Amino acid sequence: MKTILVTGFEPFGGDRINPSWEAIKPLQGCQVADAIIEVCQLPCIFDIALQHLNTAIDRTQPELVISVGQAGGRADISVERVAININDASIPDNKGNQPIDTPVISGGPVAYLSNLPIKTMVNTLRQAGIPASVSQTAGTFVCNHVMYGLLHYLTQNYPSARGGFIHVPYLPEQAKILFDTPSMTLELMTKALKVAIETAWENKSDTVVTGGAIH
Ligand code: PCA
Repeated sequence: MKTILVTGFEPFGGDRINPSWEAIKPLQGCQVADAIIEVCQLPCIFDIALQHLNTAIDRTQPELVISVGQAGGRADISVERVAININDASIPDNKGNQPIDTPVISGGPVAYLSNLPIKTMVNTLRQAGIPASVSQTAGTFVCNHVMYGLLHYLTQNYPSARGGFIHVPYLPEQAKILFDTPSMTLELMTKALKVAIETAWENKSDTVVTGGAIH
């Protein structure tokens, strides 16, 4: 059996829950064609998150890695296009680190592009009735850091493996105390991530070449 590694994050920024972890937990052991999903929770801590991620990659030897994080305030499933070589934290991570304008990997390339079929994934999600879009920025906090570190590690050590990142909105229980803030139910998020993972597994490259309309 081949392996698909899916990571989510522990809660951060004072939250008691992180939907990225809650939504992927039920996918542990699920079969996708000839592959099995392995899930792993990452600490929301610069550098330490990458140590955990790299250890999980070495342990599971995945052909596909999808990391998932919370993007509070976003309204849909956002499939990230790019990770940049910048840490620029507006809040401290879970160890109190708050790097400003430092590189994720010193001497690394300016950016890595996702090597997932991002537009096909968005298209398939929309066809399944799930709000989704391509995002052009994963931010500059721990999620961008993990996406960049993931793509760097795969490029260096597992060049045939593919990787990328998906952001999910708040859960209703988080958004209910915030004014005018979108959310998505856990059930829909888990379904969305299953669809996204299956689509990424089945499509080695983007078959949807629509520009603009999928943003
Ligand atoms: N979201 C944060 C880090 C962990 C998470 O779930 C981010 O978007 O950077």
